[in-house]
Amino acid sequence: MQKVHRVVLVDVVDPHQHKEEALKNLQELKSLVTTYGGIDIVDIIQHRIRPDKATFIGSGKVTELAQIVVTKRIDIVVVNAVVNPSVLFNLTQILWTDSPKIQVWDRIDLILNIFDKHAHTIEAKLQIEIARMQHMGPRIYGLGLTYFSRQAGGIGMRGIGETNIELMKRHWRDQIKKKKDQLEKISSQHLTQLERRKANDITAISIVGYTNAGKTSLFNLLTRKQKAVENALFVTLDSVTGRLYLPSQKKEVTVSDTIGFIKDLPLSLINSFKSTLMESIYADLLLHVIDISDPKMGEKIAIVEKILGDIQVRSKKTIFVFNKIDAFSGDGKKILDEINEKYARFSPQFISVTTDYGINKLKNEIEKSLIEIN
Ligand SMILES: Nc1nc2c(ncn2[C@@H]2O[C@H](COP(=O)(O)OP(=O)(O)OP(=O)(O)O)[C@@H](O)[C@H]2O)c(=O)[nH]1
Ligand SMILES: [Mg+2]
Repeated sequence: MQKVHRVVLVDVVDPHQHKEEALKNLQELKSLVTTYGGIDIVDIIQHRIRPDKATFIGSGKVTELAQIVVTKRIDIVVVNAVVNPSVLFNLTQILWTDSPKIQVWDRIDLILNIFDKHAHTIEAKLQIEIARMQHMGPRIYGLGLTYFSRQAGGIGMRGIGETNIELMKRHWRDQIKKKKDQLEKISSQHLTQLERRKANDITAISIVGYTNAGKTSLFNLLTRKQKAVENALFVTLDSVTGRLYLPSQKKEVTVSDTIGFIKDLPLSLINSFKSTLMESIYADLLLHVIDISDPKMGEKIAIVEKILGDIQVRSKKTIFVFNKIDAFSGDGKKILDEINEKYARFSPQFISVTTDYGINKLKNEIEKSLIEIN
Protein backbone atom coordinates (compact mmCIF):
# COMPACT_ATOMS: atom_id res chain seq x y z
CA MET A 1 0.00 0.00 0.00
CA GLN A 2 1.14 3.50 -0.80
CA LYS A 3 2.39 5.43 2.20
CA VAL A 4 0.11 8.26 3.27
CA HIS A 5 2.15 11.38 3.91
CA ARG A 6 1.32 13.41 6.97
CA VAL A 7 1.22 17.07 6.07
CA VAL A 8 0.94 20.38 7.82
CA LEU A 9 -0.15 23.40 5.75
CA VAL A 10 1.42 26.73 6.61
CA ASP A 11 -0.27 29.91 5.50
CA VAL A 12 0.51 33.56 6.08
CA VAL A 13 -2.47 35.86 5.90
CA ASP A 14 -1.92 39.53 5.30
CA PRO A 15 -3.45 41.38 8.28
CA HIS A 16 -5.42 43.53 5.82
CA GLN A 17 -6.77 40.63 3.82
CA HIS A 18 -10.42 39.67 4.25
CA LYS A 19 -11.10 36.42 6.04
CA GLU A 20 -13.06 35.04 3.06
CA GLU A 21 -10.24 35.82 0.65
CA ALA A 22 -7.77 34.04 2.92
CA LEU A 23 -10.05 31.01 3.13
CA LYS A 24 -10.37 30.85 -0.67
CA ASN A 25 -6.59 30.88 -1.06
CA LEU A 26 -6.29 28.10 1.45
CA GLN A 27 -9.05 26.19 -0.36
CA GLU A 28 -7.07 26.17 -3.61
CA LEU A 29 -4.04 24.87 -1.75
CA LYS A 30 -6.18 22.12 -0.22
CA SER A 31 -7.50 21.14 -3.66
CA LEU A 32 -3.92 20.97 -4.92
CA VAL A 33 -2.93 18.77 -2.01
CA THR A 34 -5.95 16.54 -2.67
CA THR A 35 -4.96 16.31 -6.34
CA TYR A 36 -1.50 15.20 -5.31
CA GLY A 37 -3.11 12.38 -3.36
CA GLY A 38 -1.85 10.06 -0.66
CA ILE A 39 -1.76 12.91 1.81
CA ASP A 40 -3.39 13.45 5.15
CA ILE A 41 -3.68 17.09 6.22
CA VAL A 42 -2.92 16.75 9.89
CA ASP A 43 -2.80 20.40 10.84
CA ILE A 44 -3.03 23.93 9.46
CA ILE A 45 -1.04 26.84 10.79
CA GLN A 46 -2.30 30.28 9.83
CA HIS A 47 -0.38 33.35 10.85
CA ARG A 48 -1.84 36.81 10.47
CA ILE A 49 1.32 38.75 9.78
CA ARG A 50 3.41 40.08 6.93
CA PRO A 51 5.58 37.22 5.63
CA ASP A 52 8.92 37.04 7.41
CA LYS A 53 11.92 37.45 5.09
CA ALA A 54 13.90 34.57 6.57
CA THR A 55 11.30 32.04 7.67
CA PHE A 56 7.95 33.18 6.14
CA ILE A 57 6.16 32.78 9.50
CA GLY A 58 7.35 34.59 12.64
CA SER A 59 9.81 32.98 15.06
CA GLY A 60 7.13 32.06 17.64
CA LYS A 61 5.19 30.22 14.94
CA VAL A 62 8.35 28.48 13.77
CA THR A 63 8.77 27.04 17.27
CA GLU A 64 5.14 25.93 17.21
CA LEU A 65 5.68 24.36 13.78
CA ALA A 66 8.77 22.50 14.97
CA GLN A 67 6.76 21.04 17.88
CA ILE A 68 3.89 19.98 15.62
CA VAL A 69 6.32 18.35 13.19
CA VAL A 70 7.75 16.21 15.97
CA THR A 71 4.65 15.37 17.98
CA LYS A 72 2.40 14.72 14.99
CA ARG A 73 5.06 12.87 13.01
CA ILE A 74 4.80 15.21 10.01
CA ASP A 75 6.49 14.20 6.73
CA ILE A 76 5.91 17.33 4.65
CA VAL A 77 5.38 21.00 5.45
CA VAL A 78 3.59 22.82 2.62
CA VAL A 79 3.90 26.60 2.57
CA ASN A 80 1.01 28.35 0.82
CA ALA A 81 3.10 30.75 -1.20
CA VAL A 82 5.86 30.96 -3.71
CA VAL A 83 8.82 31.84 -1.55
CA ASN A 84 12.47 32.55 -1.96
CA PRO A 85 14.45 29.25 -1.93
CA SER A 86 16.38 30.56 1.07
CA VAL A 87 13.16 30.54 3.12
CA LEU A 88 12.57 26.88 2.37
CA PHE A 89 16.18 26.21 3.15
CA ASN A 90 15.99 28.06 6.50
CA LEU A 91 12.84 26.26 7.55
CA THR A 92 14.25 22.89 6.53
CA GLN A 93 17.40 23.59 8.49
CA ILE A 94 15.46 24.45 11.64
CA LEU A 95 13.22 21.38 11.42
CA TRP A 96 16.01 19.08 10.32
CA THR A 97 17.65 18.64 13.72
CA ASP A 98 14.67 16.86 15.28
CA SER A 99 13.09 15.51 12.09
CA PRO A 100 15.87 14.58 9.64
CA LYS A 101 13.44 13.31 7.02
CA ILE A 102 11.27 16.42 6.91
CA GLN A 103 10.50 17.99 3.54
CA VAL A 104 9.47 21.62 3.15
CA TRP A 105 7.55 22.46 -0.01
CA ASP A 106 6.22 25.69 -1.36
CA ARG A 107 3.42 25.93 -3.93
CA ILE A 108 5.87 25.38 -6.76
CA ASP A 109 7.16 22.16 -5.21
CA LEU A 110 3.60 20.99 -4.75
CA ILE A 111 2.68 21.77 -8.36
CA LEU A 112 5.86 20.12 -9.63
CA ASN A 113 5.19 17.01 -7.58
CA ILE A 114 1.63 16.81 -8.89
CA PHE A 115 2.88 17.17 -12.44
CA ASP A 116 5.51 14.55 -11.82
CA LYS A 117 2.96 12.07 -10.53
CA HIS A 118 0.63 12.57 -13.48
CA ALA A 119 3.07 12.99 -16.34
CA HIS A 120 2.98 10.23 -18.94
CA THR A 121 5.08 11.27 -21.92
CA ILE A 122 8.88 11.38 -21.93
CA GLU A 123 8.58 15.00 -22.95
CA ALA A 124 6.44 15.92 -19.93
CA LYS A 125 8.74 13.98 -17.60
CA LEU A 126 11.80 15.80 -18.89
CA GLN A 127 10.10 19.17 -18.65
CA ILE A 128 9.22 18.56 -15.03
CA GLU A 129 12.68 17.34 -14.19
CA ILE A 130 14.27 20.49 -15.59
CA ALA A 131 11.87 22.77 -13.75
CA ARG A 132 12.44 20.84 -10.55
CA MET A 133 16.22 21.02 -10.87
CA GLN A 134 16.03 24.75 -11.42
CA HIS A 135 13.75 25.21 -8.45
CA MET A 136 15.64 22.91 -6.08
CA GLY A 137 19.19 23.98 -6.95
CA PRO A 138 19.72 26.81 -4.47
CA ARG A 139 18.32 24.74 -1.59
CA ILE A 140 20.62 21.86 -2.33
CA TYR A 141 23.71 24.08 -2.39
CA GLY A 142 22.56 25.65 0.88
CA LEU A 143 22.06 22.36 2.65
CA GLY A 144 25.27 21.08 1.09
CA LEU A 145 27.22 24.01 2.47
CA THR A 146 25.84 23.39 5.96
CA TYR A 147 26.64 19.70 5.65
CA PHE A 148 30.18 20.24 4.40
CA SER A 149 31.01 22.82 7.03
CA ARG A 150 29.63 20.56 9.77
CA GLN A 151 31.81 17.78 8.38
CA ALA A 152 34.81 20.04 8.19
CA GLY A 153 34.39 21.06 11.81
CA GLY A 154 33.31 24.62 11.28
CA ILE A 155 35.28 27.84 11.05
CA GLY A 156 38.51 27.83 9.12
CA MET A 157 37.53 24.83 7.06
CA ARG A 158 34.62 26.61 5.47
CA GLY A 159 36.62 27.10 2.27
CA ILE A 160 36.55 23.40 1.51
CA GLY A 161 32.78 23.43 1.75
CA GLU A 162 32.60 26.33 -0.62
CA THR A 163 34.84 24.63 -3.19
CA ASN A 164 32.63 21.57 -2.98
CA ILE A 165 29.56 23.73 -3.48
CA GLU A 166 31.11 25.24 -6.59
CA LEU A 167 31.68 21.73 -7.92
CA MET A 168 28.11 20.77 -7.08
CA LYS A 169 26.78 23.84 -8.82
CA ARG A 170 28.77 23.09 -11.94
CA HIS A 171 27.64 19.47 -11.94
CA TRP A 172 24.05 20.62 -11.47
CA ARG A 173 24.27 23.10 -14.34
CA ASP A 174 25.73 20.39 -16.60
CA GLN A 175 22.91 18.04 -15.68
CA ILE A 176 20.29 20.68 -16.47
CA LYS A 177 21.98 21.41 -19.79
CA LYS A 178 21.96 17.70 -20.67
CA LYS A 179 18.26 17.37 -19.93
CA LYS A 180 17.54 20.52 -21.92
CA ASP A 181 19.38 19.13 -24.94
CA GLN A 182 17.40 15.92 -24.70
CA LEU A 183 14.16 17.89 -24.51
CA GLU A 184 15.17 20.09 -27.41
CA LYS A 185 15.57 17.03 -29.59
CA ILE A 186 12.12 15.68 -28.80
CA SER A 187 10.52 19.12 -29.10
CA SER A 188 11.99 19.74 -32.51
CA GLN A 189 10.41 16.51 -33.77
CA HIS A 190 7.14 17.74 -32.36
CA LEU A 191 7.63 21.08 -34.07
CA THR A 192 8.32 19.43 -37.41
CA GLN A 193 4.98 17.66 -37.16
CA LEU A 194 3.26 20.93 -36.46
CA GLU A 195 4.98 22.63 -39.35
CA ARG A 196 3.97 19.85 -41.68
CA ARG A 197 0.41 20.35 -40.56
CA LYS A 198 0.74 24.07 -41.27
CA ALA A 199 2.18 23.35 -44.68
CA ASN A 200 -0.83 21.18 -45.45
CA ASP A 201 -2.97 24.18 -44.56
CA ILE A 202 -4.90 22.47 -41.81
CA THR A 203 -6.74 24.90 -39.58
CA ALA A 204 -5.94 24.44 -35.90
CA ILE A 205 -8.10 25.22 -32.91
CA SER A 206 -6.71 25.10 -29.38
CA ILE A 207 -8.57 24.86 -26.11
CA VAL A 208 -6.93 26.75 -23.26
CA GLY A 209 -8.00 27.89 -19.80
CA TYR A 210 -7.62 27.64 -16.05
CA THR A 211 -7.35 24.16 -14.61
CA ASN A 212 -10.70 22.39 -13.96
CA ALA A 213 -12.67 24.81 -16.21
CA GLY A 214 -13.97 21.96 -18.39
CA LYS A 215 -11.49 22.05 -21.29
CA THR A 216 -11.24 18.29 -21.74
CA SER A 217 -15.02 17.95 -21.40
CA LEU A 218 -15.46 20.39 -24.29
CA PHE A 219 -12.68 18.71 -26.26
CA ASN A 220 -14.40 15.32 -25.89
CA LEU A 221 -17.72 16.79 -26.97
CA LEU A 222 -16.28 18.48 -30.06
CA THR A 223 -14.05 15.63 -31.20
CA ARG A 224 -16.00 12.63 -29.83
CA LYS A 225 -12.95 11.47 -27.97
CA GLN A 226 -12.94 10.15 -24.46
CA LYS A 227 -10.11 11.72 -22.57
CA ALA A 228 -10.20 11.57 -18.78
CA VAL A 229 -12.33 14.23 -17.11
CA GLU A 230 -12.29 14.69 -13.38
CA ASN A 231 -13.19 17.22 -10.76
CA ALA A 232 -9.58 17.78 -9.82
CA LEU A 233 -6.77 20.14 -10.78
CA PHE A 234 -4.29 19.19 -13.50
CA VAL A 235 -6.01 16.10 -14.81
CA THR A 236 -4.58 16.86 -18.26
CA LEU A 237 -0.83 17.28 -18.53
CA ASP A 238 -0.15 16.55 -22.18
CA SER A 239 -1.56 17.76 -25.46
CA VAL A 240 -3.98 15.73 -27.50
CA THR A 241 -5.36 16.56 -30.90
CA GLY A 242 -8.65 15.47 -32.39
CA ARG A 243 -10.74 16.48 -35.36
CA LEU A 244 -13.90 18.47 -35.84
CA TYR A 245 -15.89 18.53 -39.07
CA LEU A 246 -17.26 21.91 -40.14
CA PRO A 247 -20.27 21.40 -42.42
CA SER A 248 -20.35 24.93 -43.85
CA GLN A 249 -16.75 24.69 -45.01
CA LYS A 250 -16.97 21.00 -45.79
CA LYS A 251 -13.65 20.39 -44.11
CA GLU A 252 -12.06 19.06 -40.98
CA VAL A 253 -10.09 21.18 -38.54
CA THR A 254 -7.89 19.99 -35.69
CA VAL A 255 -8.82 20.67 -32.08
CA SER A 256 -6.28 20.26 -29.30
CA ASP A 257 -6.63 20.06 -25.57
CA THR A 258 -3.76 20.88 -23.28
CA ILE A 259 -2.63 21.47 -19.73
CA GLY A 260 -4.58 23.98 -17.65
CA PHE A 261 -3.10 27.05 -16.04
CA ILE A 262 -3.05 28.07 -12.39
CA LYS A 263 -1.97 30.99 -10.23
CA ASP A 264 1.78 30.99 -9.45
CA LEU A 265 2.60 28.46 -12.15
CA PRO A 266 6.39 28.77 -12.04
CA LEU A 267 7.87 30.49 -15.06
CA SER A 268 10.52 27.77 -15.37
CA LEU A 269 7.72 25.25 -15.64
CA ILE A 270 5.77 27.29 -18.17
CA ASN A 271 8.92 27.66 -20.20
CA SER A 272 9.70 24.00 -20.09
CA PHE A 273 6.11 23.19 -21.01
CA LYS A 274 6.36 25.33 -24.10
CA SER A 275 6.68 22.34 -26.36
CA THR A 276 3.52 20.83 -24.92
CA LEU A 277 1.84 24.17 -25.35
CA MET A 278 3.20 24.47 -28.86
CA GLU A 279 -0.15 23.37 -30.28
CA SER A 280 -1.69 26.44 -28.70
CA ILE A 281 1.10 28.70 -29.79
CA TYR A 282 0.45 27.69 -33.37
CA ALA A 283 -3.34 27.76 -33.31
CA ASP A 284 -5.46 29.81 -35.68
CA LEU A 285 -8.28 30.03 -33.17
CA LEU A 286 -8.17 29.80 -29.39
CA LEU A 287 -11.11 28.71 -27.28
CA HIS A 288 -10.52 30.07 -23.78
CA VAL A 289 -12.75 27.97 -21.51
CA ILE A 290 -13.93 29.68 -18.31
CA ASP A 291 -15.92 28.24 -15.38
CA ILE A 292 -18.74 30.78 -14.99
CA SER A 293 -19.83 29.22 -11.70
CA ASP A 294 -16.48 30.04 -10.11
CA PRO A 295 -16.54 33.13 -7.85
CA LYS A 296 -12.91 33.82 -8.81
CA MET A 297 -13.72 33.80 -12.53
CA GLY A 298 -12.43 37.32 -13.32
CA GLU A 299 -9.11 36.75 -11.61
CA LYS A 300 -8.64 33.42 -13.35
CA ILE A 301 -9.36 34.91 -16.78
CA ALA A 302 -6.64 37.49 -16.11
CA ILE A 303 -4.15 34.82 -15.00
CA VAL A 304 -4.72 32.75 -18.15
CA GLU A 305 -4.42 35.80 -20.41
CA LYS A 306 -1.20 36.81 -18.66
CA ILE A 307 0.38 33.36 -19.09
CA LEU A 308 -0.66 33.25 -22.76
CA GLY A 309 1.08 36.61 -23.16
CA ASP A 310 4.20 35.38 -21.33
CA ILE A 311 4.59 32.38 -23.61
CA GLN A 312 3.80 34.53 -26.62
CA VAL A 313 0.71 32.77 -27.78
CA ARG A 314 -0.72 34.85 -30.53
CA SER A 315 -3.74 33.55 -32.34
CA LYS A 316 -5.72 35.39 -34.93
CA LYS A 317 -8.80 35.14 -32.79
CA THR A 318 -9.85 34.10 -29.29
CA ILE A 319 -13.36 33.10 -28.26
CA PHE A 320 -14.23 33.18 -24.54
CA VAL A 321 -16.30 30.09 -23.77
CA PHE A 322 -18.17 30.45 -20.48
CA ASN A 323 -18.85 26.87 -19.40
CA LYS A 324 -20.83 25.29 -16.53
CA ILE A 325 -23.72 27.72 -17.04
CA ASP A 326 -25.92 24.98 -15.52
CA ALA A 327 -24.06 25.36 -12.23
CA PHE A 328 -24.26 29.15 -12.13
CA SER A 329 -26.40 30.61 -9.37
CA GLY A 330 -26.94 34.30 -8.86
CA ASP A 331 -28.16 37.19 -10.97
CA GLY A 332 -27.82 35.63 -14.42
CA LYS A 333 -28.90 38.63 -16.46
CA LYS A 334 -26.53 40.96 -14.62
CA ILE A 335 -23.50 38.77 -15.17
CA LEU A 336 -24.31 38.08 -18.83
CA ASP A 337 -24.63 41.83 -19.46
CA GLU A 338 -21.34 42.48 -17.70
CA ILE A 339 -19.53 39.78 -19.63
CA ASN A 340 -20.98 40.84 -22.97
CA GLU A 341 -19.78 44.35 -22.35
CA LYS A 342 -16.39 43.64 -20.79
CA TYR A 343 -15.32 40.83 -23.13
CA ALA A 344 -17.16 41.85 -26.30
CA ARG A 345 -14.08 41.44 -28.49
CA PHE A 346 -13.80 37.79 -27.46
CA SER A 347 -17.30 36.93 -28.78
CA PRO A 348 -18.45 35.45 -25.43
CA GLN A 349 -20.31 32.15 -25.66
CA PHE A 350 -22.32 30.56 -22.88
CA ILE A 351 -22.39 26.79 -22.73
CA SER A 352 -22.83 23.75 -20.55
CA VAL A 353 -21.00 20.66 -21.67
CA THR A 354 -23.09 18.72 -19.16
CA THR A 355 -26.48 19.70 -20.60
CA ASP A 356 -25.33 20.47 -24.17
CA TYR A 357 -26.66 24.01 -23.81
CA GLY A 358 -25.15 26.50 -26.27
CA ILE A 359 -23.01 23.94 -28.11
CA ASN A 360 -24.56 24.43 -31.55
CA LYS A 361 -24.29 28.18 -31.20
CA LEU A 362 -20.64 27.76 -30.21
CA LYS A 363 -19.98 25.62 -33.28
CA ASN A 364 -21.58 28.29 -35.48
CA GLU A 365 -19.42 30.95 -33.86
CA ILE A 366 -16.32 28.81 -34.48
CA GLU A 367 -17.22 28.49 -38.18
CA LYS A 368 -17.93 32.20 -38.46
CA SER A 369 -14.61 33.12 -36.81
CA LEU A 370 -12.63 30.77 -39.03
CA ILE A 371 -14.18 32.30 -42.14
CA GLU A 372 -13.37 35.79 -40.85
CA ILE A 373 -9.73 35.05 -40.15
CA ASN A 374 -9.04 33.18 -43.36
N1 LIG B 1 -21.69 21.48 -13.77
C1 LIG B 1 -20.87 21.31 -14.80
N2 LIG B 1 -19.69 20.66 -14.63
C2 LIG B 1 -18.88 20.52 -15.70
C3 LIG B 1 -19.22 21.03 -16.98
N3 LIG B 1 -18.19 20.75 -17.83
C4 LIG B 1 -17.26 20.10 -17.10
N4 LIG B 1 -17.67 19.94 -15.82
C5 LIG B 1 -16.95 19.27 -14.72
O1 LIG B 1 -15.80 20.02 -14.40
C6 LIG B 1 -14.75 19.15 -13.95
C7 LIG B 1 -13.48 19.42 -14.74
O2 LIG B 1 -13.66 19.03 -16.08
P1 LIG B 1 -12.42 18.76 -17.07
O3 LIG B 1 -12.99 18.68 -18.44
O4 LIG B 1 -11.59 17.64 -16.57
O5 LIG B 1 -11.64 20.13 -16.88
P2 LIG B 1 -10.21 20.58 -17.47
O6 LIG B 1 -10.32 22.05 -17.72
O7 LIG B 1 -9.83 19.73 -18.62
O8 LIG B 1 -9.29 20.32 -16.21
P3 LIG B 1 -7.68 20.01 -16.13
O9 LIG B 1 -7.30 19.11 -17.25
O10 LIG B 1 -7.58 19.36 -14.78
O11 LIG B 1 -7.02 21.33 -16.18
C8 LIG B 1 -15.30 17.72 -14.12
O12 LIG B 1 -15.76 17.28 -12.87
C9 LIG B 1 -16.42 17.90 -15.13
O13 LIG B 1 -17.41 16.90 -14.99
C10 LIG B 1 -20.48 21.71 -17.13
O14 LIG B 1 -20.90 22.17 -18.19
N5 LIG B 1 -21.25 21.81 -16.00
MG1 LIG C 1 -8.22 18.53 -18.88
